[in-house]
Amino acid sequence: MRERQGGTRMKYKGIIFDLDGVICSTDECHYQAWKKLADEIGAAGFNREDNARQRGVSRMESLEVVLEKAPHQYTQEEKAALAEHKNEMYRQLLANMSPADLSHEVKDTLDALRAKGLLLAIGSSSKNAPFILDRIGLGDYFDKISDGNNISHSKPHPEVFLLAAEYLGLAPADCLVVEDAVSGVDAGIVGGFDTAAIGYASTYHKATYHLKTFSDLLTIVEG
Ligand code: B16
Ligand code: MG
Repeated sequence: MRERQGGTRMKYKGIIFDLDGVICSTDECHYQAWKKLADEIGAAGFNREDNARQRGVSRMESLEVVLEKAPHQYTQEEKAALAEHKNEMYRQLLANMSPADLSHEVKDTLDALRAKGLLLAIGSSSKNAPFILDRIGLGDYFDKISDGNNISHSKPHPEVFLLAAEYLGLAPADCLVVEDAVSGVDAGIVGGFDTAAIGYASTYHKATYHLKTFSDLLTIVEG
């Protein structure tokens, strides 16, 4: 614990936020783009349950989830082309996003956490993270960004969070990871972080905290 502004004791020194499904609802855009690809290639059974397994994992691993239901086998080159095609459809959806897609609750909570003296980072598996942050008006907001562009292993490997903590100059034990994916909560645990689960993962029993709403973080961080 450390003393912070106004004498309030803070449980953490930094918070590492997942992006898709935590800061904004791009998880739904992922689903829509994968669903379109699935329909195009005849993977008709692809559904939201399958999509849940795509949360937090890399684009190529996500593609494999769709291909489980595809009637054909694909070569590595064809898989790369399918992933690229999905990404183009996904980015078309992202291009329609604006700062209006950042909720007041999320923005006000981030501002309040920062005002408490906490360092704020992104820990996302997405290679589109910088583009998304720009679209929603948070391009320069976070102290550090660790994303799909600087990692070799996606969640549940802890690399993305360990790098985020390192970039912040903090130990994992001093950071809280906020996640909407089971794979992300598992990554946080393996990395030695406390975890706050929200949205899809909010009932996942392994998480340290279960958020009903994003602003619950304000009470969690106070010791
Ligand atoms: P991209 P997060 C993850 O983002 C998504 O949850 C996951 O569904 C996606 O496959 C992954 O990013 C890669 O995304 O295709 O944009 O590089 O939840 O870790 O912020
Ligand atoms: Mg997520």
